[in-house]
Amino acid sequence: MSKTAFITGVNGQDGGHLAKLLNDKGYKVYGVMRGQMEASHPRAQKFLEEFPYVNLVFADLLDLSSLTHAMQEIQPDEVYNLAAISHVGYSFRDPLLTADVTGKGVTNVLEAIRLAGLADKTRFYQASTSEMFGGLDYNRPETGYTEESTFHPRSPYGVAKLYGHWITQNYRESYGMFALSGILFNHEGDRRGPEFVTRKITKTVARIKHGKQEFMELGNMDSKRDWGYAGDYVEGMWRMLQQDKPKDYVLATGETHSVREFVELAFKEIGLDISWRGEAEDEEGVDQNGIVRVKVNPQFYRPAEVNLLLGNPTAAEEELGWKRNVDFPGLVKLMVEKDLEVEA
Ligand code: F7E
Repeated sequence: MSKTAFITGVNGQDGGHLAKLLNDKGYKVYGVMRGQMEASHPRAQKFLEEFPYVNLVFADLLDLSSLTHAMQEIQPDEVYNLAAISHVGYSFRDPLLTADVTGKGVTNVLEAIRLAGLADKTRFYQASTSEMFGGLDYNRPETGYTEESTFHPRSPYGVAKLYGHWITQNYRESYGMFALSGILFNHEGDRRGPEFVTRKITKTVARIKHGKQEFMELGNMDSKRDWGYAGDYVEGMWRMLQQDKPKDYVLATGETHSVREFVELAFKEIGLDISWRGEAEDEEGVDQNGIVRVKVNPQFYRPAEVNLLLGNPTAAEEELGWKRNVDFPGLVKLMVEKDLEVEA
């Protein structure tokens, strides 16, 4: 008998990668789409064109009864809670909705599993995040954050995710549920939304190559992230749920790079060498022909910033046998190549 998986946030970046992986492994895949939609809705139609094997469930993370009904009907073996308001900058503008969806929504899914009488059967994965660490000087280990590092979230998103992280642990300890969190560092790719910095850069680089745009505007160029490829990370999520005992794991690359480095590599893909002049808000990136390609716009600064994130994936590598296949230059390359096609 094939296993059944239930994915919230199936139409997000990770949801797509995970649905494909689980389908390839022979799972019956159910995916939640939010709101009062039905299969004929254009967004659902577009999704089903790419993922015809996903059985869409129309429910809402804020609506416990819709989730409970879905659990009762589907009786999933595995639940992956990937749905969230996931943009850190946006969470400052809408902190309460972020708390409801990204935080309280986790309890709704856990409660739905319990109310459906599935606490002993269903395995639960929570999408925790490196944003819970905060990247502050005092809590940043030289060799990267691990599962044991202290948390200090720096955004309404990070705070809400930390609630989700702890409530997952609480349900594991209180009810003996197989519930765990993957603490994932940034993971990107050609399914990433253009509101995130990597995709914004690769999309704009492609538009510049095709003569549709002359320069890009970015926020904090000094910010450093541990950027991996999302396709590699969903394999890690699945592996976590196949263990004998529920335990949280960090997934990361163990390398950190600045936004500036990402910009330089992306422009190299289209034959432009960027050099930098000026500082802070006056910094500019100029190509070898003297044309300004990057400007700083403080509009993209955040009220509090996570300056440096570096993860240590040793436990996942040793205990789950997980390893990433795509390195940093490979990630930039695959994203620029895809956007060159999309923008052509
Ligand atoms: O920002 C800086 C920005 O929005 C990365 C989410 O998936 O990963 C993601 O969160 C850095 C930040 O991702 C722009 O200030 C500069 O320092 O791509 P991002 P994020 O905030 O790291 C974690 C692991 C998650 O869990 C989140 O859900 O880049 N930055 N200039 C900019 N960022 C954006 N978005 N746009 C800019 O123009």
